[in-house]
Amino acid sequence: MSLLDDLAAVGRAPGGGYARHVFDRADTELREWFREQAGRRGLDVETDRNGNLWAWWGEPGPDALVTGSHLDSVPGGGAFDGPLGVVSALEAVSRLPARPARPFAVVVFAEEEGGRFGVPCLGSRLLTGALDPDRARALRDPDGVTLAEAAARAGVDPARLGRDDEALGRIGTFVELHVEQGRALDVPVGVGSTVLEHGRWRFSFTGQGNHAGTTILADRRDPMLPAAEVVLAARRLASTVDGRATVGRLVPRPGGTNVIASTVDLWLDARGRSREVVAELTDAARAAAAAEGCTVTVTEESYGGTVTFDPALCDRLTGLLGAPELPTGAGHDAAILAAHTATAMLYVRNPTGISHAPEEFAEDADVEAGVVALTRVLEDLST
Ligand code: HGY
Ligand code: MN
Ligand code: MN
Ligand code: MN
Repeated sequence: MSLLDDLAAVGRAPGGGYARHVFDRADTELREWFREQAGRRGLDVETDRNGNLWAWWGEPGPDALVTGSHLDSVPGGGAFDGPLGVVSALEAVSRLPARPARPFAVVVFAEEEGGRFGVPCLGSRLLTGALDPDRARALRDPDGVTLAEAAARAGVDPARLGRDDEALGRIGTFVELHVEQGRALDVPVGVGSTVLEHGRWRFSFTGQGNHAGTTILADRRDPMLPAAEVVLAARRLASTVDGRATVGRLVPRPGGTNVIASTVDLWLDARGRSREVVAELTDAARAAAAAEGCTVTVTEESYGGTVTFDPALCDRLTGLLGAPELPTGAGHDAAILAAHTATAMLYVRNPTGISHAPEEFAEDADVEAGVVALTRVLEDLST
């Protein structure tokens, strides 16, 4: 799809994949690209108080039909996760025979991946009031920059971050198209049924920094050991509940090769009975920390329960498209909005079954099938 090709060079990460995070340089380029593409289609773009972009086709109004997704990525992410939903929405606007009879917008949610400030679906959580604005303003990126500072630099007033009843109240129906992120889809297009519950927890271990050569083992209080125990225990505990647990980010400080770390922070992504897993994991972390003369604190940084999309809307879409329903373990802005409005998702087949990595992929023919399906759905919902 040529629109996706437009974005191929934006935010390329050194090791392949993408690094596109809210209010960073790539994000600025992506926002400019979206404004330009929306303008070509006669859409008027506004940025809401939380940094989400809304491209209105005609006047904003109540009971709006809204479609879209996100443009940010995970670190080293693929080309399709997020952008496929945005470019498919823009393409569908070009193909619809007429402007929908009801208010209509294409939306781009900010920081869906939480790749910079650590809370996923940041823009949609702020929009819906699911994230406290004071906590949001104080979130820091790995360089210590707060969301408030980054937002202000991007022209988004941090004082206004928070639930946006006006924007939220306008949405009557939200449909998000997204690349499938597993191996569950063996036809070009599927309809989302559920999103697995999941959360993120920060485990912070504190020991005693020391010299790697002069400190005998008996004198050590090395936080890396209980951290390592948590990584292994997470996999073990998740397997007992058929869940998923991932430690993709672990930061020893100060981080010298010849230095016993003084602290180690790790972030757990757990899905599927995650709070049960975390409760047991916290016990294991405390025991492992005590055994090494360390301490540990565990903080829940985000959580969302299992979401079932609007059954009537799903039935309407599966009937219209003759497409299968499928559950997913991936989180989406649609799952945040589902608590507030009729929401559905369309998935486009990903033959690699890999996502959040450069190998994420969708064949041109399936991308086209996704656009055709989204256009049909939007036309069907346009009155
Ligand atoms: O993490 C997720 O599940 C989503 O891709 N943001
Ligand atoms: Mn993702
Ligand atoms: Mn996504
Ligand atoms: Mn030295």
